[in-house]
Amino acid sequence: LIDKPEYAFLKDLGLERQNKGVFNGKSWSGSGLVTKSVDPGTGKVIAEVQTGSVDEMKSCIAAGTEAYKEWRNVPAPIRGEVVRQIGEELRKYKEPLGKLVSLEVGKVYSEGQGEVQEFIDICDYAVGLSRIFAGQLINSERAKHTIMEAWRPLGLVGVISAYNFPNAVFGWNAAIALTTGNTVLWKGAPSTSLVSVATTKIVSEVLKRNNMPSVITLCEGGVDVGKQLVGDNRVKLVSFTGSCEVGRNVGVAVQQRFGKSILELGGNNALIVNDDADVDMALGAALFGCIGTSGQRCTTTRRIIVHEKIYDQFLSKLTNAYKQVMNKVGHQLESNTLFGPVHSQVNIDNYLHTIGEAVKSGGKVAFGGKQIQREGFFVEPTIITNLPHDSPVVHKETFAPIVYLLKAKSLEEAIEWNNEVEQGLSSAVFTRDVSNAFQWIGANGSDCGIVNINTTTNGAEIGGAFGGEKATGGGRESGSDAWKQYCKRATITVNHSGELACAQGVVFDL
Ligand code: UN1
Repeated sequence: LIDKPEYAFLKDLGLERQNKGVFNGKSWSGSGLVTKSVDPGTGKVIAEVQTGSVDEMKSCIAAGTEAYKEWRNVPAPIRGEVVRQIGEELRKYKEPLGKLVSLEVGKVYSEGQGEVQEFIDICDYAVGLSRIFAGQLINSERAKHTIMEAWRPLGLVGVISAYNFPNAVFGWNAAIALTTGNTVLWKGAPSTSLVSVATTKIVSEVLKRNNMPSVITLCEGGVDVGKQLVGDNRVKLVSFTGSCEVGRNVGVAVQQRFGKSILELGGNNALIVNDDADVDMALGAALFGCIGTSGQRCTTTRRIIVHEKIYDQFLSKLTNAYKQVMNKVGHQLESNTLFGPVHSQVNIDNYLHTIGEAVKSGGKVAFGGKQIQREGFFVEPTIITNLPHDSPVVHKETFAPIVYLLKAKSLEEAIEWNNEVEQGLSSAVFTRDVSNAFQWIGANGSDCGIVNINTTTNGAEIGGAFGGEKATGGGRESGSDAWKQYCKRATITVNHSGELACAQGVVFDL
């Protein structure tokens, strides 16, 4: 496709028909497997990327480790200035880069643009932080002693990102890791390698202009290449986004060598519609939550728990809305499209398999349930009713636009169901009652990392910490004090008394 005039923007991003997928901070190479980048809206190949070998991964690790020795000595606000320029460069390329995200992932135009915006936003946030990264002063029990706490960089940070957010997830990690003084080695998902290459080109131009060492490296590749990153002692922190299954292995492998990890794994996010909810607003939230990004966000609404008093009304409104969505199915880059393709044939297979499983378990397909017969990877947005809240298929995360509608007797029951799944990423309640709202955010409320009121489960802003509990992995990225995960904490006791004194009143004199 790259040679067609309507895809000229890909050449503006520095992409070719065949691209190298390894950047060691100075030059591009690639001697591993060739991956084909596919447009999920047509099923056709866009271009190819030659990914890296294990040896190339090793040289990226060496380059990033070496660069760290220089980078950690660059004052934090100067590091922030480099990240500010990265944000500026992304603003220049937002249109074509966002379009590429849409093209390669399958998400609609505005969501592709929104993803690059998320990277820009986190750059702005990191620039401000670079002036602070504040530690604290702590009172000492000893006279003329002061205890201080300071945050220091870790070294080389490895980022493994998923196909559904191929740009923003790298951005959250890279912007914060860089300003805190770390260097970054990225392995993107093989099926979104073009986004990885284009993003790295944009970022590396800024680094080159500033004469910076190899603080960003990229090594695309398969499982063996990923394993090298995860197992290598020189990679001090591994930030992994992906399935619970793979995340568990990554977490164990990194822990085995006493490295640090940030795990952003699966979600099984519920939206509760209580009987005192603004139903139309809840409907809008359900729509974006369930079928935005064709159900392939880790924050996608997978369960809607509706109070029995309004269940029938809500189901009929939701089904109606889905009917209207069917008029807006199309290629992800067409301007009228609201609901684009899923990412690949694998997603279709998983979708069909899960629907079969749901029906076998007694579920009723209230809307959708089939593949859409047209070119590309399209399935119908799907609503399933009649399943028990604890049916195994309801407790499983399927990365597809399938939602289970559950009928609850009370808010207490709904909260119990919200919390009974393995995952703990995102959750939302719709209520107009302030005591219900505070119950939801309190100790007896949602057990997730993201606990929303009267808004969607998905589409979190960068200012808050992003991540979840339980099988979601416990990691936090992005805003708030998530930057501390990219640092080691130094507790510093300074004796300015001129005499040695032990704590706890211990006397140890000769
Ligand atoms: C993901 O799906 O991996 O909250 C990330 C959201 C986005 C990020 C999703 N800001 O939906």
